[in-house]
Amino acid sequence: MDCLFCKIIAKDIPAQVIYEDEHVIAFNDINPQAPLHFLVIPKKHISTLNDITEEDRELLGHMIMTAGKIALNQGVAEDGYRTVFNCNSHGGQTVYHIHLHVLAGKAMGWPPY
Ligand code: DGP
Repeated sequence: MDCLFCKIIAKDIPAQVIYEDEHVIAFNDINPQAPLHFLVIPKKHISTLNDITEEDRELLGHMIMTAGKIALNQGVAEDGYRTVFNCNSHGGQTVYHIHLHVLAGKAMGWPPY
């Protein structure tokens, strides 16, 4: 297992975990780009969004639902937040285990470059 996020799931590498269940785990980003910046990842190893299959449909929905529930619990839902999946090099992906970024606590810019 040579995946950083699989090691976080296995608790071999520490992280500030803010939510965990059977299918997903959420933890604060080590290099936050906003006052609140956490990642929601599946416990199943999937390298990129290009690798999801029909059997992952429910899992991806659960990741998004989880992001929204955490945002609500953290008190940022009303002001709003940004969610991002980066995919491969042009998307800016650096860790090859899919993760949903959730950024909040300030107004985000657009376009994102
Ligand atoms: P991306 O560039 O979309 O692949 O985002 C990867 C994110 O993962 C990036 O925002 C920084 C974060 N990250 C990288 N290594 C670690 C780590 O060891 N712990 C935590 N908590 N976050 C990490």
